[in-house]
Amino acid sequence: MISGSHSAAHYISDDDDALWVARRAISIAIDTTSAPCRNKSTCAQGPADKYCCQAARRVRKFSSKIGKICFASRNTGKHLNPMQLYHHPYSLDSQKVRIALEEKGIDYTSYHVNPLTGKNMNVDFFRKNPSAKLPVFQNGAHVIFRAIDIIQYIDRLAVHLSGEIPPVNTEVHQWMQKVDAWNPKMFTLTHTPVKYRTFVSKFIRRVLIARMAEAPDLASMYHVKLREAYEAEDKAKDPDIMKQSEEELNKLLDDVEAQLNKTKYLAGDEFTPADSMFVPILARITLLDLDDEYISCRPRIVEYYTLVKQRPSYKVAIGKYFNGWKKYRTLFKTSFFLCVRTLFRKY
Ligand SMILES: N[C@@H](CCC(=O)N[C@@H](CS)C(=O)NCC(=O)O)C(=O)O
Repeated sequence: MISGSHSAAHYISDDDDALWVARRAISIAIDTTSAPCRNKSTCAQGPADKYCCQAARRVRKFSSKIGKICFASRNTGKHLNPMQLYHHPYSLDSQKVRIALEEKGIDYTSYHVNPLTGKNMNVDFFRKNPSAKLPVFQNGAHVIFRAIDIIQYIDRLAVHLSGEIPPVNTEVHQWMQKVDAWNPKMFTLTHTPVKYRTFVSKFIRRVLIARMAEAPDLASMYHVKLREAYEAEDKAKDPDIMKQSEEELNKLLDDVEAQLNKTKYLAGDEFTPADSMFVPILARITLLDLDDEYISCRPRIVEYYTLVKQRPSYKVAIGKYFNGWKKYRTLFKTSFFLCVRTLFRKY
C-alpha cells in the first residue's frame, strides 16, 4: 500500500480481504459498547447503563482477536495485504511491474515463481493462470495478468490514493505500447548458449509431463504449454527469427535514443511508467553480455541507463539480483536446483 496511506488502499480491494474483516470487527465492537445491556440479571450497573460489563467483555474479545491478526501480519507480512504479486527476478515482464510498484511506493506480498525451474507449472499456480506466464497481480479477488495492464492499474490505484488527478499523458501511454510490442522471449532464447537452452527446455518438458499426471483435469492446458515449448525450441534455431528480434530491438533502441536527445526520461523529464516498462530491456541486454552491441553505441541511452541504475526501484527489482557478482549467485542458485532435480529425476 502507498506509504502513509495504508488504509486508503483497502477501499480499492474486495470485501474478502482480511483488513476489511478486521475493520468490520472494530466497528461491531464499537457498536456493541454503545448498546444497552441485555443481561439484566447479572449486570451490576443495571440495564440503563450504556457501557455495561457484557459489552465491555465483547470489546475485549474482539480487540484481542484483532490484535492477534495484526500481530500475525507484522510477523509474516502475508496475512493482511490484499495485494499480491507472483513474479520472478528472471522474468523481464515481472521486473517492469516490480519497478512500477517500487516507484509508487506500493506495498504488496511477493511470491517468487521461477519459470526456469518450472514453478509456474505447479498445479496451484496453473489453476490461477493457465497461460503459466508471469507476472500475475492480485488485489483481493481482482486478478490481472499482463505487465502493461498491471502497471496501468497500479498507476490508477496511486492516483486514487493520492487524490490528485494528473493530466492525461498520451506520450506515456504511447511509449508503454511501443515497449510492450517488443517480445523479449526469442531475443533471450536466441542469445542463450544452446547447451543451457536445451537443458532447461528438456527440464521444463519433464515438469509439464509430471504435472499432467498430477492434475489430469488440466492435461489439455498442459498440452498447450508442451506444444509451446517445442515450438519455441524450433524457432530459437531459426536464424530469421533471431534476425527479426534483433531488428525490432534496434528499431526500439533507435527511437529511444532519438527521444532521449529531447527529454531526460522516455516521456518527459520525470520518470514515468513508460520507463518502468523500458528499463528491464536494458537490464536484459546487460544480462546477456550484449552491452557493446546495443547500448554502448547509443550515448543518450548510456547516460539514461546510468541515471536509472541509481534509482531505488532499479536496485530493488534488478540490481539486487544481477549487479556485478550477484548475477552469478542468482544464476548459480537456479543451475544448482536444476542439476539436483535432474540427477534425482524429481520434476
Ligand atoms: N504479455 C505478457 C507476457 C508475459 C511473459 O511472457 N512472461 C514470461 C516471463 S517474462 C513467462 O512467464 N514465461 C513463462 C512461460 O511462458 O511459460 C506480459 O506482458 O506480462
